[in-house]
Amino acid sequence: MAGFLLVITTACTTHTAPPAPYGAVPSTDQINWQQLEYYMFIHLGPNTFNDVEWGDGKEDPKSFNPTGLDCRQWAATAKAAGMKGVIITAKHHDGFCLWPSKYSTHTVRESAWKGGKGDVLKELSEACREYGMKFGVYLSPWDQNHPQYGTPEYNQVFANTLNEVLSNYGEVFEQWFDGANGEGPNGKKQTYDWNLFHQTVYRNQPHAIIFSDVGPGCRWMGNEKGIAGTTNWSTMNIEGFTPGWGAPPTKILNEGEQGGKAWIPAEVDVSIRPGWFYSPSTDAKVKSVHQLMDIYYTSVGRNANLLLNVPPDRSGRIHPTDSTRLMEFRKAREEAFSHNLMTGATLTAGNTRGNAPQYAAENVLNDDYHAYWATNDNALNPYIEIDLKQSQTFNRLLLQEYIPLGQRVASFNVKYWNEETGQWDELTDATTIGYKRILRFSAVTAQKLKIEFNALACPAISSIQLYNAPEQSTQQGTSPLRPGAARKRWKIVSPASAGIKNITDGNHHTSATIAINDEVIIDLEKNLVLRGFTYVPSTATQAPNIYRYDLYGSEDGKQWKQLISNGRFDNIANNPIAQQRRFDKEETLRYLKIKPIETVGNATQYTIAEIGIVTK
Ligand code: FUL
Repeated sequence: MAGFLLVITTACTTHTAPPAPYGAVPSTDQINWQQLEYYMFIHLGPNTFNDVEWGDGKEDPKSFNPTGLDCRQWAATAKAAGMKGVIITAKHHDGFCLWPSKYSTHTVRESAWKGGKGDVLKELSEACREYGMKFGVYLSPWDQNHPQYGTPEYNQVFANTLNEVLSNYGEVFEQWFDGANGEGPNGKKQTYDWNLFHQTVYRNQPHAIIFSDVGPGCRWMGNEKGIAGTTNWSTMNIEGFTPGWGAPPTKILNEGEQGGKAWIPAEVDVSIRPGWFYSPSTDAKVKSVHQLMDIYYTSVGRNANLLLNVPPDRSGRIHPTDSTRLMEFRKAREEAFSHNLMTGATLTAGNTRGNAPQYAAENVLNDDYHAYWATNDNALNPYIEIDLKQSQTFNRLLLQEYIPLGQRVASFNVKYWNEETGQWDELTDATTIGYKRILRFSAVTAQKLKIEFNALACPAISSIQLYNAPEQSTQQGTSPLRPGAARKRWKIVSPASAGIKNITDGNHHTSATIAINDEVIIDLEKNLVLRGFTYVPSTATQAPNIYRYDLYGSEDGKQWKQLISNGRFDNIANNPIAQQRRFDKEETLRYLKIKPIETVGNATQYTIAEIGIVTK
C-alpha cells in the first residue's frame, strides 16, 4: 500500500521539461499573426477608375471618385467570408494617398470624392473596429508622384508619411511594404532607408508585423499566383538581402530555408481577379471556388497566411460577384473541414516524452493549440498510429506543429492499413509541416493510419485531423482565345523565329521566344479600324516578358506611325496576365509592329504568348 502511494506521488510530482526550442522561433506577435490565417487585401485608388494596374503619378487626382464608397460593406464582407482582417493600399506606386496626407499633394483631398473632405483610412479603420476585423496598411515606398523621390530627402518624407498613417488610425496589425522600386518623377530610383522605416513602424505600432521580401515580420513568398512551396520553412537567412531588387532568390522566398537564422513566415498574396485593381473587364474573370480552394491548399495548407485581394469597384463597394464567390468559398471550406474523422480515435505513439501525460499523443485530438504530443529529445523518427475504431473514407490530412518551439519536422510519410493485403500501404508523404499543413490525396478507406516523422529536433505536434472533403468539380481556367478565321489569315512578316506562329494561334499556353533586337511585324491582311491591341505574356516562371515597348502601325508596311512610345506593361514580372492597351483614337491599320525596349530580368530575348487587336 505504501509502495503504491509512493508511485502515485512520484507520477504527480515529476515534471518532464518541455522540449527546448529548436533554431529560430516566432515572437508572440508572429504566433498571433500566424493564427489569423486568412485576411483581405483591398487595392483601391485612381487605378480603379483609370483601368490600369500601375498609375504613373501624373493621373488627375479628380479621377478618384467612388460614388458610394462603403468601408463597412468591406469589413462586413470580410467577416462573413471568415477573414480576420483587412489590409488596404493606403498609397500605391502612383503616390496617391487614400487619406489627406500633409506630405503629398496627390491625395483624396485633391480628389472629387466627398468634395475633397474624405478619408478612406479613417472610414476603414472605424469599420474594422466595428466588425472586429484587424486593420493593416500597404504603403509603397516607390512613389512616382513625389518630387523628392529619388533624393536622400525622400526617405524622411516617406518616414513622415508612415508616421502619419501609423499614429492616426488606431492599431495596425500588419505593415505591408511593397518591394517594387522604379523611377520617380525626376527619373531617379531611390535607395531606401529601411532602418528608418522599421523604426518608424515599431515606434508607433510595436506589435505590427512588417511584411516585405525579407520580413522582418513575414515574407513575400515569391509569386502572385497563390502558391507557396510544398516545402515551406518559416525560417530563412536575410543577411545581405533587402526588399525589392536585393531580394533573395525566388526559391528561397517560396520555400524558406531549413535552419535559417530568422523566423520569417510566408504570406501568400493573390487577387480574386486577374489584376490587383478593379476593372469592368474582369467582371467575368473572378476566380472560381475551385481555384480559390486550390489557393487555400497551396497557402494555408502549406504553412502560409492567405492575403486575398478583393478590389472594390468604381462605386467603392465590393462587387456582388466577388462577395458571392467569397461566401461560396467559405461554404466549400466548411464542407471540407467540418467533420473531423479523428474524433474518438485511439492513438499509439512510438515514443512519448518522459511517458508524461502532458505530452501524450492524445493532445493532437483536442482544440487546444498549446497542448501537443512530444517525444524524448533523441526520438527524431517517431511514429504515431491512429485507430479510427471503424473503417472511414478520407482524402485530407491536416497537421500542425507547435511553432513556439520552432519548426522541427523535415519530412513525414503516411501509411494506411490495407485490410485486403494485411499490410501497411503508402498513402502519401511530404516535407515540412510548420504551423499548418494540409495534404490532399485520392480518397482511401481504412481504419488505421500510421504517420512516421523525420525531425531535426524531437517533434512537437499540436494537431492531427482527418477529413473526407467533397472533391470540387474541375472548372475551366482561362479559356484560350479561339483562333477566329480572321486571325488565321494574319501573317507574321518578321521575325522568322521558331514557333513564331504561336503568337497568333489563339492559344495562351503556347508562346514564342524572340531575340531582343528583332521587332515583331504582323500583317492583318487588310486595313482595319483598331482601337488598341492586346499582349498575352508567357506565364512560365520568370519568363522574359516585355516590360517596356514601342508600338507602331502602318497601312502599307512601309510608312510607320508611332502609336505608343515607351509603353509599360505594369507589374508584368510578378503578375503576367493578359494586357490590353487602347490607342488615344481610332487608327486604320493593316500592319502592327512591336519593338521591345526592356524585358523582365533584362533578358536578351522576350516571350509572347499572343498578340491581338481591339476593335470595339
Ligand atoms: C506588387 C505591386 O506592384 C502590385 O501592383 C500589387 O500592389 C502587388 C500586391 O504588389 O508588388
